[in-house]
Formats: sequence, C-alpha cells, structure tokens
Amino acid sequence: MKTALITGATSGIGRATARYFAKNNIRLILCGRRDDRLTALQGELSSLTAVHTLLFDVRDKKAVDNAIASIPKEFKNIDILVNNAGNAHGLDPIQNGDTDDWDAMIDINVKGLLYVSKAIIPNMIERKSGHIINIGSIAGKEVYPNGNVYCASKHAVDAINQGMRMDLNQYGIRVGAINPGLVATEFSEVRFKGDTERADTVYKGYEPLQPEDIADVITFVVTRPYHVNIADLMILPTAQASATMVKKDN
Ligand code: NDP
Ligand code: 8X3
Repeated sequence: MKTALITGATSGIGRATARYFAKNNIRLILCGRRDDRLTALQGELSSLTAVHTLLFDVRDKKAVDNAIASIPKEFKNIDILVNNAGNAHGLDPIQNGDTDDWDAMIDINVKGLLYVSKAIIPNMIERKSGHIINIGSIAGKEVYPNGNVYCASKHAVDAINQGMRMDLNQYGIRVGAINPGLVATEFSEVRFKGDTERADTVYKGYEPLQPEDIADVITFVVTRPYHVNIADLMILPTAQASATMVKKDN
C-alpha cells in the first residue's frame, strides 16, 4: 500500500485528490492550515484508508521541517508527494502590484514547494523510490496580462519540476508536473480576496474543469507502472484554448 502526502488538501484540487487516492487504497497524509477542514476530511476518508493530518503553513520552513519530522512511523515512507498548495493573490498590472501579494505568491508557490520537497526527498533517496507531482499551471507555460508574478511563480514551478527530474533521476524517483487551466475551486476567491461575485465570473459562460477532473488525472499518473513517468501534462477545459482565449456563451 502506497503512502501519499498532499499539500493543500483542505480545498479544491488537493481535497479532490485525497478523495480519489483514498478510493484507490492509498494511505494519506493531508496538509493545510485549516484544521477544521483537515479533521472533516480525515473523518470522511478514514473508513477507506489510513489518514494522518499535518497542520502547517508551507511558508514557515521550521514548521514544515517539524511537521515532516513528526510523521508517525507507519506513515514515514512517503511514496507520493503532491506539491499542490498554492494560490494567486491579486490580478494587477505590475505597476500597481501589491508587494505583499508578490511575497505571498513567491513564498507559497515557489519557496513553500521547495521547503516541503527538501524535507521529504531524503527519505525517497534513501529508499531509491518515490514519485513527486508538482502542480503547475497553464500560467507556468504562458504569461497573461496582469498575471505577472503569479505566472512567474508557476514558471518557476515548471523549472523546478524539470530540475528535480534531472537531479533525482539517479535515484529512480519519478517527477512530473500537472498544469491545469481554469478549474472551479476557491482559487479565484483567494485571488480576489473574498470578492465571491468577481470570483464567480471567472467560471461563468462556459464549463470549467472541476477539481475532480484534475484528481482523476493525478490518480492515473500515480497508478502507472514504475517504468512510466508522465513528466508534464496540460489539462484545459474544452472551452479554453490558451490562458487568454476562452469560448464563452454570449
Ligand atoms: P484552492 O484555493 O481551492 O486550494 C488551495 C490549497 O492550498 C488549500 O488547500 C490551501 O489550504 C492550500 N494553501 C494555500 N496557502 C497555503 C499555505 N501558505 N500553507 C499551506 N497550505 C496552503 O485552489 P486550487 O485547488 O485551485 O489550487 C491548488 C493548486 O492548483 C495551486 O497550486 C494552484 O496554483 C493550482 N492551479 C489552480 C488552477 C485553478 O484554476 N483553480 C489552475 C492551475 C493551477 P489552507 O488554506 O487550509 O492552508
Ligand atoms: C490558475 C489558472 O489561468 O487563472 O493557475 O492562471 S489561471
């Protein structure tokens, strides 16, 4: 039975992935900052698989290290790491950007992903086995107006994904990225700082992806035979052709 650690398991893509993994008999370490949601998800999935929860902010290097060090023995050997925690803060032209928003995106999406990976990789190296899934974005392949720093953070994830794959190749560790387009989650609510009306308009007039669509693909990726590494995938709603081109109903 494999063990997976999922960051950002309290919402959206991470939570859906936890549910899919549980149905596929994968033991779970669920991470996030919202304790009530972690506890609720643990309650929901415990009848299907063993579930451990870790409460920490990926920006806090010490908290990350302490959380990973605290993992009980039976969950210690992590086979699958899903680096999913992340978000956008603001959608402003560079000249109007809020530096706190910039810090948040770089600290969470880039540095947080690195801190968590750094804490988990040594055990994978020791066992010469492991699978790391980095959640990038179409924003890591294209830049769109006002997306500046969020796009930069996801381009960094793209680079880190490639670099990790090269550096960990000698240990037989699989590394791959999943790059979604528009997925209806709390992503836009966070980006627009709780303005749900504005957030809702992002997913109106076409059929966006649902978090389950991405979870389904991640589950496919981690259930391939060992010699198959799905290195880089982009998944878009049919209505979306590029970061800026979405066919909407009039
Ligand atoms: P959600 O806002 O629904 O989920 C984000 C998750 O990240 C939450 O579980 C949140 O948990 C966690 N998180 C955020 N900040 C921190 C932090 N500082 N420390 C620990 N955990 C944190 O968004 P999505 O599910 O859409 O996003 C998941 C990933 O998918 C992100 O990396 C995002 O960039 C990417 N993505 C999303 C797309 C979309 O259209 N939705 C498209 C392409 C990529 P908590 O608040 O409890 O800490
Ligand atoms: C999330 C998708 O297009 O809002 O990464 O950047 S987008």
